[in-house]
Amino acid sequence: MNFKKILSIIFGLIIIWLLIAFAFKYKNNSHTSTIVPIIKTNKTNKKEAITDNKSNRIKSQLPKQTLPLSNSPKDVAWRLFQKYLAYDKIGDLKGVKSVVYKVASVCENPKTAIDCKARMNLAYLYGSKLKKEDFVNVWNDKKQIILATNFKIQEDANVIGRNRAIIFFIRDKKGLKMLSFSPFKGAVSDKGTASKKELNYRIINYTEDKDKDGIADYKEECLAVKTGEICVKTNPNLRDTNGDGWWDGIETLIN
Ligand SMILES: [Ca+2]
Ligand SMILES: [Ca+2]
Ligand SMILES: [Ca+2]
Repeated sequence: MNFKKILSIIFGLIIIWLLIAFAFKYKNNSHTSTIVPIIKTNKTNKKEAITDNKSNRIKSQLPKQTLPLSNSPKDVAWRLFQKYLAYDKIGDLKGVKSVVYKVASVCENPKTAIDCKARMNLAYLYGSKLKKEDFVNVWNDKKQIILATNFKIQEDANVIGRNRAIIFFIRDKKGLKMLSFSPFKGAVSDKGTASKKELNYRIINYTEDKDKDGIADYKEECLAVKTGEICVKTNPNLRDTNGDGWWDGIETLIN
């Protein structure tokens, strides 16, 4: 074998090696070109995920959309009553004072704080059992709102009663305030020997409130006065007897 032959073999081998190297590189390049879009896609997904997380975080920080609060007198009054009960529940006298026209006398004196607390507990106990939908009577004007359920008759072997739940509110300079609430406002009568008809007549007469001013007509006419009690008669057919804007039943609670 001469030198020229050896050179041509070496040269041939180099050419083959270069072709193999080129082919190998091309193969790798073609893989890379496939991987790149995958990586890009992954990056895009990640970016989208980050954006989604961000927008979710922003969404969670925004106030939750709620339906606008109704301004109907019943809804406004009921919301205030619920606020009052919430304060009663936790024994927050300051809170109670912020929503009522005046507090009970036991809550004005720090010496009777225990009685005040018991009163708040009782108010919550009875108040929380009341249902908004039962307050089908809503009497309202610019100075006051009364929410009342229909009357219920309750009786046992000896007595018969007619009562309803009623909540009084007044509007003063600071807005609506709760004036008073009674879960069982009505009257009770001993059955004695009276007939059923007589008993019904009696309890209806004791409790009926024709002019819807929050006080029974019987009381307006001072027919329920006990000995030594002072009673100022009001008109059972007129809500505001003295014409000062406050209804007769509201006025007895304000003073
Ligand atoms: Ca009345
Ligand atoms: Ca009246
Ligand atoms: Ca009046």
